[in-house]
Amino acid sequence: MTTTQPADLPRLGRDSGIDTIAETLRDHGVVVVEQLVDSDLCGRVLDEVEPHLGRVAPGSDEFTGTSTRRVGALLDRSPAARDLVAHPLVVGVADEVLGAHATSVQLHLTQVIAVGPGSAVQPLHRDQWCFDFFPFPPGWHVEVSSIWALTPFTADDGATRIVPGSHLLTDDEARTLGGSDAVPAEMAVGSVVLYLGSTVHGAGANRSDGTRIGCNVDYSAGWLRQEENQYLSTPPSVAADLPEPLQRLAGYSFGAYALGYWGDLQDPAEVLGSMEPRAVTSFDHTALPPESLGGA
Ligand SMILES: O=C(O)CCC(=O)C(=O)O
Ligand SMILES: [Fe+2]
Repeated sequence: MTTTQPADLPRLGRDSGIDTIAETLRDHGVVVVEQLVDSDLCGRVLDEVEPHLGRVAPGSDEFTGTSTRRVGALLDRSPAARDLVAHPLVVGVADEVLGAHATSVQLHLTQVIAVGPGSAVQPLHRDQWCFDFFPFPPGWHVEVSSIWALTPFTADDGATRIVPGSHLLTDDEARTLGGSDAVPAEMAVGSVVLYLGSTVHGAGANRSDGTRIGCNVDYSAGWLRQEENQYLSTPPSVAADLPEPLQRLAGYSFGAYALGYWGDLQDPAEVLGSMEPRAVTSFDHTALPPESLGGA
């Protein structure tokens, strides 16, 4: 734990280019992009997710939060959330940062996180510890996380707490960080905080009367396993309705030269393209060119 005040989080306007945002993210491990989408879009995501939030139980431990509710499978459940998942600026930043060590970038998870009143602080962590704690060398970026503010994020209502610069630490050093090292990512509705898989963070405690709701969308190097199983969350019958770039982002694509091929070495996006939207029970894979391997 440090004794000095942690640095404020870097903040950029929505007109900042991909290069500037990516550079800030690589330098500080975190960046807030102010009011990147309008509040109408956030409201539509909230409306679409609300029935699911109403039926899920809170988390079962201090990590998932015993007053926190989580709803995933957003590409299927919330058409509006597709505009967040596929936001060109965020996807562009993820491509630029992760592209150094990956030929493709994929969707890692989608999750609305509703931190209810009385929620305790979430333990600080690195999202990339999900990869069985593999010790990626500092600077080897494999995950870019984002949390969109669907409701205002304040220090009192559970805004995500982030340790700027913590992406440069080893895992052992990262484990020594404490609450006083972390800065709340206070945000207006429609703002988004981006941070690296190596950046130490956690949801704040909610000492307010309201529920803090964020939309967490993470991206990872195409050669890693996705945290949220996208082939169940966005099965072919649903994915067939999506624009091809979003299908590919969801995981219906090569993760590298041959990772993720289907059948006789076909490109999964071409397989999906041969399906009838929403009516898919079977498809004619013989129509696909066998030489489609290599489209990564
Ligand atoms: O909801 C938040 O603010 C952060 C959640 C988080 O970091 C996680 O669940 O991995
Ligand atoms: Fe996290």
